[in-house]
Amino acid sequence: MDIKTLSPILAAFRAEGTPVAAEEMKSGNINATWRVDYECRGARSRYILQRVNTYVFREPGRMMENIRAVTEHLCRAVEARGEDPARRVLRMIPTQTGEMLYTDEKGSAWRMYVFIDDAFAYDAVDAAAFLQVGRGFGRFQRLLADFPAEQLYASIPDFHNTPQRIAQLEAAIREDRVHRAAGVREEIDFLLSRREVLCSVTGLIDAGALPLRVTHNDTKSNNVMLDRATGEALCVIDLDTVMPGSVLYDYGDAIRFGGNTAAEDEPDTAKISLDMEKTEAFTRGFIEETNGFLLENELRRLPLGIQVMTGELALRFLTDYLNGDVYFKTLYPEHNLVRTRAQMALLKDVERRESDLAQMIEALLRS
Ligand code: GN1
Ligand code: MG
Repeated sequence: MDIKTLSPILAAFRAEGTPVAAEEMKSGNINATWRVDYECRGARSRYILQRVNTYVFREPGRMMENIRAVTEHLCRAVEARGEDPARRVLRMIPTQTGEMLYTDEKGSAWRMYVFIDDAFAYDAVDAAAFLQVGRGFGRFQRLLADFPAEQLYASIPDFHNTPQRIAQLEAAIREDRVHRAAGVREEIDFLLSRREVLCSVTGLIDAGALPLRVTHNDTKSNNVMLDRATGEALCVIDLDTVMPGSVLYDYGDAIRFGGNTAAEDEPDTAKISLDMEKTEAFTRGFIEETNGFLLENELRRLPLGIQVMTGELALRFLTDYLNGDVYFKTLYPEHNLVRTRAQMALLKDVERRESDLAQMIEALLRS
């Protein structure tokens, strides 16, 4: 969609000035996103416009309430530290009628954020930047440690409920809607053979051995904006899945994405492994920020989070492949299968690294 097609939607929001350019940003797998440039009294200002995927987020209004509550809390916490929240907390632009969402005549839900200037985010991250990303997500946890997690609405119920994700895969195999199951026996067998470990985090939560906190639940490195001038983490974005969860989810998902030597959908699995230098860097930053309040139980189990989040996403990609690619955006027919295989390759390497990861955590806790 170009600026002309978007203009009736843009007009629904209280951004000042005239929209002059729009560019689609293709990195997300769920929502559709544009960066929109406005001109106002000779100056340029930028915004993010998003069409929320309501197949994935069934009640976008309630999701936006979560985001409002969390960002208000973050603003207060940042101010209490004597810092300016302007570039450190995600900021929404309300609609002309003061709502957080605009629903167009087709029923699509739209929202607008302030674009953070002079900042950038990485898809592929080096160790130095990944340290900053670790600090960013660690700080996010810390600033929300006193937020009442039970007040949050589950924008995607059972999002990281891995036993349920396994059940969804099993249902997809049984239904075999697009006749793909016979071609992926090996992938199915591999993932189901990891059932026990993949269900261990929910088991520990149910047993009371891991607490529920406010977690981000989608901690890809490109969800932390870094300051272009200093390289430091400024702001955590994409708050759609902020929900109660375990810190193992946030840590594990971050390493799963940013600690991979290749892209999440790399077709050549020989290129995929866990980069220990990057993993150490992220972990150092994350622990620096969270060491004071995370429990021993959580800190020592962080590596388990990598296995569970990597395996869980493999389950989700494979399930979507079997269901005919209805959830994740795909760029080609086998995309979800390629993604599944890439996550499986990473999981195998994470398994091989188990004792190295445990030693790394011990060393960081002692330092
Ligand atoms: C989706 O669209 P994006 O990049 O924010 C997905 C995550 C996956 C990720 C894999 C709501 O996130 O859970 O880990 O793709 N988000 C949702 O790239 O399902
Ligand atoms: Mg996301």
